Amino acid sequence: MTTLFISDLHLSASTKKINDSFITFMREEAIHADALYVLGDLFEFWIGDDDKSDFASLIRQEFKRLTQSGVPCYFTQGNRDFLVGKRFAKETGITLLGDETVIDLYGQQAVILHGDTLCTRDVSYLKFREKVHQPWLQWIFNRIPMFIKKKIVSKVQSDIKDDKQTKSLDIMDVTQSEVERVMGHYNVPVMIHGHTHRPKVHTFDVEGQIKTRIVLGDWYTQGSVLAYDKNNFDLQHRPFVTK
Ligand code: LP5
Ligand code: MN
Repeated sequence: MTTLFISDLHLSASTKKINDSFITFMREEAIHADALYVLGDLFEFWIGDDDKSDFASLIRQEFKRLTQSGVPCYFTQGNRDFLVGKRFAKETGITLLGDETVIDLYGQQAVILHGDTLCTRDVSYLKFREKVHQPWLQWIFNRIPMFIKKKIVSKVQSDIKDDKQTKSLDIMDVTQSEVERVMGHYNVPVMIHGHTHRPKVHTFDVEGQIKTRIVLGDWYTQGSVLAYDKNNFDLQHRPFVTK
């Protein structure tokens, strides 16, 4: 049996091809898995659990279908869906995880996270993250009418849009010392994350111990899935479905 990991699908009402591919993945693959882990940025932006749009309902329904069929599903928030909350979890049957979680993968301990917090040289982003993660601010935002929330989000998005263009690719990648610090903190040989959209398996040596960092890919042009079983893991691609 296999445990599956995905991240960075960036789903929205206007990404039909990706949404269809995600639904096919849920119905034809995830349904047979031991568990599904979503490591953040499932959504292009999640405005709040009160989103009643057809798109939001469609995605909720897919998770509900999966969890009701008996497949446990775990969700770590990304930088674009940090407002996925308890109501979403209740309505879909998923389990919402914290920023960093240690899991047991068939006897192997792994720390899983979205990956944004590993990019410690992206200082402007981390300051921004700290602001939008303040519980009191989220409490207020979650109670504002949807049409006002939409205006706030598009204003913030357009205000910060140019900031990303000025950053080097290097700044937006993980800091190796932070990777080693987090893995050392939890004393695990494996780390799994997304966010950087640089799918790869990195192996390195820390004081004589071999460590593995698996980076999931985005779903911009194809699906990216990590399949982990008792004896092996495989970072795989999926061609998009055509409907
Ligand atoms: O996802 P990706 O790769 O495109 O970019 C991320 C970082 N960007 C983000 C921004 C989100 O995509 C959009 C968020 C909209 C938020 C609306 C908030 C509404 C209020 C909610 C209150 C509870 O995550 C990008 C990283 C990149 O990853 C690295 O790969 O670099 O970070 C940025 O570009 C952020 C800028 O650096 C921050 C600029 C500071 C602006 C300060 C504005 C303060 C606004 C306070 C809001 C209340
Ligand atoms: Mn991200």
